[in-house]
Amino acid sequence: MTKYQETDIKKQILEFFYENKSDYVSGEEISASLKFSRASLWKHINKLRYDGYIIEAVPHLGYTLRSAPDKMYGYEISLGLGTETIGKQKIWYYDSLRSTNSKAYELAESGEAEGTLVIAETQTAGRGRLGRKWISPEGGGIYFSLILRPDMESDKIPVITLVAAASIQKAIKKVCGADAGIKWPNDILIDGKKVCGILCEIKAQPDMVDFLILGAGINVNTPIEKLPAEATSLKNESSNSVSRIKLMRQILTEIEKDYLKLKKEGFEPLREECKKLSTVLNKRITVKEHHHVFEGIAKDIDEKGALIVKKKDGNLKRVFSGDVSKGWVCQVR
Ligand code: BT5
Repeated sequence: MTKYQETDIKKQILEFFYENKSDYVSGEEISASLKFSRASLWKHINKLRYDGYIIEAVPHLGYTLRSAPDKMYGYEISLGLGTETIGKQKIWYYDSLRSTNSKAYELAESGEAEGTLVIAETQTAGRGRLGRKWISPEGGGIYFSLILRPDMESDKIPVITLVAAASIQKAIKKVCGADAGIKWPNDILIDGKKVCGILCEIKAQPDMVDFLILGAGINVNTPIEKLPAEATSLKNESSNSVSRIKLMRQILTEIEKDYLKLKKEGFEPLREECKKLSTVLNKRITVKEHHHVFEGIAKDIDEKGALIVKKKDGNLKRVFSGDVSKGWVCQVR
């Protein structure tokens, strides 16, 4: 039996527990429905127990699920996930990886399909942009990378980061009620503190994209003492633990909706939303673009996703990539 057949069986067994209204599910019923022997069911129940599920067997009554572990198992995520493609291909789950983006890149090179998801409970070499580190403590964070194969010209790709930020912002709002904003181009902030960072990496020919890896790190229930000073977590902002599984499902749902819209209608219908969620528009900002630092007022996000900055001398400048910080004081990282 392959690993994927095995996880599919785990998913089907869990479905019985989650859909069942009474406390107990009869072993006979599950075995009959899934067409395997009682002995084989016992083996699979034990595999779920090994994954951390507390399942009790009571004579004459059947099995009862007492608790589920706080893990980002692919079969849990895909239960009840209503998307068509995103998260509906294989979900590669790891306790620990150097970087989910690196793993997803390897998988994409070996031909894995659009919508394939890589998740890790912790990363030992999580990456930000320009060689910076993404601190990825175990227990409470979400670290994921999604393989996309957009049939788009390379110059249209940068907007995907912005659109993904809007998708994740909406998922956060729906699942835990927090009002987050987007700091162009790839940060999600709550009250000025970073709760999520996005890293898109592509493999491209001069005018064609082979694939894109959309990676994001989200501080969900992560203890803030494990995070950099300028960071926060969703739990810290809302005083409640947030279900990482529910949030992940919502993120996949929002990404699929926005990604399909982007492919069908282009960036324009999503641009307004990105502008509305922006924390920098009409603010005084400092931009570090490669080795050049300048100040100005963020005026707009244009049709290519570039930030339009009115410089102190009155000239407008389009910024395609760079670091932006609020206020005149330069905070070069
Ligand atoms: C980012 O870069 O914000 C993109 C981060 C993407 C991380 C995900 S996790 C899954 C996938 N696999 C990877 O290897 N990466 C992606 P950037 O804009 O360069 O910001 C990096 C800066 O954010 C660091 O220099 C720190 O200042 C700050 N930082 C690091 N870890 C953080 C955290 N956990 N929470 C908030 N801020 C953090």
